[in-house]
Amino acid sequence: AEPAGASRDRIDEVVVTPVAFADPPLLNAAGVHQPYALRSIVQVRTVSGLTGLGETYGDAAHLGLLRRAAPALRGLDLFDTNGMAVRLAAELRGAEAPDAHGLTGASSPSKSLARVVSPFEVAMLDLAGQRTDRPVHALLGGRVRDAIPFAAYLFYKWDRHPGGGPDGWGAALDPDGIVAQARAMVDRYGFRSLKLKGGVFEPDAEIAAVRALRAALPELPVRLDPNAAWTLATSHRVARELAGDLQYLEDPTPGRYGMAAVAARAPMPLATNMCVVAFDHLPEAVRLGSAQVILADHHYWGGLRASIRLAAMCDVFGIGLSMHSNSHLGISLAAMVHLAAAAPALSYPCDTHAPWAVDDVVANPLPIVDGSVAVPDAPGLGVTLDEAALARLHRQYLDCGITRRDDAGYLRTVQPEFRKRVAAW
Ligand code: GKR
Ligand code: MG
Repeated sequence: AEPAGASRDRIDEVVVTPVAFADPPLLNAAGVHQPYALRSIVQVRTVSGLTGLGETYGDAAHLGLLRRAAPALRGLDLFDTNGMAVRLAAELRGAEAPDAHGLTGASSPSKSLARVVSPFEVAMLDLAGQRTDRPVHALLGGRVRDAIPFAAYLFYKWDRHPGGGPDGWGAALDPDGIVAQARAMVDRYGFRSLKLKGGVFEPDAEIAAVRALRAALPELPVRLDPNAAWTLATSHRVARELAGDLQYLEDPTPGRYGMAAVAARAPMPLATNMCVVAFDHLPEAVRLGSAQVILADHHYWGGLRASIRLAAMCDVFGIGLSMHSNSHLGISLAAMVHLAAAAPALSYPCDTHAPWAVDDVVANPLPIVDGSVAVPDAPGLGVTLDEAALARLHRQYLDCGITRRDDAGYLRTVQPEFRKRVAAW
């Protein structure tokens, strides 16, 4: 029998809107960020007129799956996130949406399904929170912390896109540039820890950048993430040389076996968002000791509740938990904050690309103050859609001509010989 009042809780309409927002030329092992980053904004509406929000990747293949999945939610009770996952599994059976940037490992149907489920789950939890007058973190078991610390996410970068104007951050192509960027981020946002995206220059240059950060801002812990650009021998050497200077070393080399070999001798913990990105990777990673820190990311772990399950498993196996980020807007930031608020063991400040995005689709983005975001207690996610901004960024998506993230292809427009750096040094 249907619970009393359930009909007004029925999902009536689901809208998926791709958007593009300006993104600086941030360099990584896969290439360089294109002038616009893509996201998909999900709106789930109920019969009674509530709207829940979700945000996820905007690449064409993923967008195609979201659009295919959306009608399957119609008629579902807004609280029934399990029912949603079952419906989407049936709808998308065997479908796969590989990404072109190659920073998150090989694709598979189950990974693709987890990525599609996630924004709909977030939107349904936003609805459930509005409906019950509770913040999303309360629906995840309640907040265990009041503020979520984030790290300043530093990137080597050009001062402008080819043919474009300066973006205001300046170039960062050597240790001095990275230190200047760190100081600017710390001044603006009060961050108390630093993450450097590596895999761009040969390892000694990146070791020098880490040392320069340590010398300039000695009270701030630093982590380094070359996205698997190094061989085993290079990873061993860098880990040895940076003993005492890194809070953790993220994905020095590809694969769970390679990471385990590095971990066996590294003086610092290894973290990953590349070799453990799905639940079925965990048994082998635990057996081998591939990573001492796993980066949660609700966008690909299958949503907020799945990420809480991940946190529990990390806790069982004595693995630390941090949080991964891609270029994102304010709906994702809010979801990350609610997750971090309710994840009992969160061992490190989270990553966020928020400072790199000048635009947003929410009217009231959660601010980063003193390096942290205060956990909101408003119903649902606590952010509201700015309809005009959504329309503008959707128009930008249609006009910019970019339909998938392709960092390598974009770098090749200026360096035709460029190849993604996988175990390249
Ligand atoms: O934005 O270029 C970038 C980053 O590399 C981003 O893709 C992630 O943060 O996957 C990256 C990571 O390894 O942390
Ligand atoms: Mg990483």
